[in-house]
Amino acid sequence: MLMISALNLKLSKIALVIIVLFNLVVAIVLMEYFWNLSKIDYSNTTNWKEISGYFNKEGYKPAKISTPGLEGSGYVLEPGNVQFKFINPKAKSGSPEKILQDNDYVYQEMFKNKITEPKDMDIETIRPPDPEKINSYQRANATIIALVRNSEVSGIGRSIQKFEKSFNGKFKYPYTFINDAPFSDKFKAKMRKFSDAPMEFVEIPRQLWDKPSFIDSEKEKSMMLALARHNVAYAMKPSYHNMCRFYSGNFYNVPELQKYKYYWRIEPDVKFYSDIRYDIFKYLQGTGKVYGFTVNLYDIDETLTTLWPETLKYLNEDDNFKYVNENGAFQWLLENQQNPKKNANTGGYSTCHFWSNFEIGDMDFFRGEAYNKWFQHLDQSGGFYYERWGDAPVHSMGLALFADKSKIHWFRDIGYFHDPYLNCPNSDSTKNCKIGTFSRWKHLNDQNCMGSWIDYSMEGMEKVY
Ligand SMILES: Nc1nc2c(ncn2[C@@H]2O[C@H](COP(=O)(O)OP(=O)(O)OP(=O)(O)O)[C@@H](O)[C@H]2O)c(=O)[nH]1
Ligand SMILES: [Mg+2]
Repeated sequence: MLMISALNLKLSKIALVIIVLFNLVVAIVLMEYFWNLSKIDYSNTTNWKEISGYFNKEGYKPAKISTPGLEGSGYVLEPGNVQFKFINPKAKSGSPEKILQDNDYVYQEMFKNKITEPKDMDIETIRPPDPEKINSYQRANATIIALVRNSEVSGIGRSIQKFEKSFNGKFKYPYTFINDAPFSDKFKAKMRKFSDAPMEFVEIPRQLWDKPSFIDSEKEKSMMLALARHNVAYAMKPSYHNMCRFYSGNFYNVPELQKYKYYWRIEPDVKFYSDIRYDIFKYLQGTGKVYGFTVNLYDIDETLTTLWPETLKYLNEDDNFKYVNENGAFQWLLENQQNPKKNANTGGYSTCHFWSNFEIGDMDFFRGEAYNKWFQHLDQSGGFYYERWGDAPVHSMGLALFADKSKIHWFRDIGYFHDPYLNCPNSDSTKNCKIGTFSRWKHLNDQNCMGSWIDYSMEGMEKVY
């Protein structure tokens, strides 16, 4: 009897071990399966190219390298013959890993030197007014823009508290809150608690927000399914596409914004780390700059495989070549060394862009014929819905093509964070961030385009900082 129960015990122990081992094997197999599912093989873009081939059929012809002019300057601007080429102005060479190291070095070197305020304007003339005299302060023609939903009341509240402390408490520029639905009384009341600057609460006219009727819903659906299969965030979210299109082209046409020239865009849950002691808008005005940014990074190439081809097609139509600014930021736009896969998947665009959740700009640049006509062309192509073109790459491409690059300003002195990226200046007034950190996740450092911006677009920088 005793022997039988001992045998039973031994058998049940063996069974237990077998069950544990079996479960372990099943768990490993399942993990492997899901891991492989979540991995995207970006090197095999055949399917993707087939899908986006819709746009490519009649459009883009790759630049002919032998064309005179391309070798030296990297561009040809002639009617029907607009071409750009990356000419590698700093003769960088090596694997993408080596280029990343080099570019990161350029970035880190920049942060070693203490950043003061810009030198290309007499900053003493644009200091904050005496708080007693704030009501009679002559402001620039500018507003703070926040596109938000009622549900984001807490997030935008946190941003405004930091923004007021860093900048606007000293200047009291008016806020314009915009929404595709009416703002609730609760939202308005909460905002008024965070600042006593003037506030307007605006509902966006439907025609500036809604998806245009010419978009083919069936095609949109299949394209978005393909994007979702590539794990592209928000691909299946119609409102996100509306938002990207709105910020790309229509925000500056909102009736309540017509009275303003300059804007500063803010978003929910962003942080400002520095004490800004000069009037940023008057700085733009005084220097004639059209745009300012803090973070500059690569985009997800799958979201915009046809943006550059569509743009080249446009520039080669009629006399559209004339809009291109000869001192544009072309080399930054075309850089193909740090993340060559991006460039290969987009017909030549690096995907480098200014991160537009922070932007300070001159709306008259966007309202101007060069940008606006190009935007209308992009809009008609349907890419805001058949792909997921973001407002950041659209603004950036427009600026790189149609603005003089010296009029685009990196606000190196403004500490800023929108998860997961930041600009953390080496300045006395910056607190709560680590100088020179690009992302709170180290593995995202390869997404930084700033090395390329510094090398290719910041000529004469010593006059600015
Ligand atoms: N009113 C309104 N605002 C929106 C809508 N979608 C986005 N926004 C706002 O548009 C801005 C950009 O949207 P986000 O969702 O932050 O987009 P994102 O910055 O690309 O994505 P995250 O990395 O998740 O922040 C934010 O200020 C949002 O509050 C919408 O459908 N309606
Ligand atoms: Mg955001």
